[in-house]
Amino acid sequence: MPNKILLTGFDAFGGATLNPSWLAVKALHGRQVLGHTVVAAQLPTVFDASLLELNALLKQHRPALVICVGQAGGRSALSLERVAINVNDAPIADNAGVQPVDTVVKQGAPAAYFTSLPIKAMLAALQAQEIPAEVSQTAGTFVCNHVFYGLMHLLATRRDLKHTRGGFVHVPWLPEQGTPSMPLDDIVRGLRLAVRCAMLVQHDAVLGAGTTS
Ligand code: PCA
Repeated sequence: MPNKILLTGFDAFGGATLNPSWLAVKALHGRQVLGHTVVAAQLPTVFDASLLELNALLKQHRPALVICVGQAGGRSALSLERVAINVNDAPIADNAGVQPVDTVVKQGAPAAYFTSLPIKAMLAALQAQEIPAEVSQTAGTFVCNHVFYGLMHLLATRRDLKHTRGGFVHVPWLPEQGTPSMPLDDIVRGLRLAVRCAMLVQHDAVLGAGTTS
């Protein structure tokens, strides 16, 4: 039985000196959540290399749950991403100086994948603890979406990861980076709650269930 939870964060990019996604997942490294050990790892903010690293981490740890985390400047809440798209369209160069425009993440693969995290249950769990949170309909078209799409493609196609669930969460800037922001302690607390909820709830209710027509 896989007994690990993999959390990834990114290194600083775009001229910044820190990335709250890495600081937050690092703070959770080694913690126990419902009998599972959290492993935190840093991905480079680089197209392709980030996915090679993620692939190696998945092979090494075979986690039950994977949540990749990235920074989204300008957002004020923890953003539970719903959908990853098969597009790279970088508004700036990555940390290797590469800026793909209108290329695919995976040739011949589906246009999009939905998260396999229970994002509505996670949203309710976060809001119950007064952590600002939202469901987001776009993870952008830069390295975060690239990693999210690559993750969901691996989970959908690799037999050894058939039982692994995963998705992506964007976090706001820290107060020292600008406005809007969220204190690191709140981001860490929110991610821990989100992980716990994702371990407890396998799937959100099916769309439309419970309605009468
Ligand atoms: N945020 C970027 C890439 C790395 C990160 O932390 C993004 O949203 O694509």
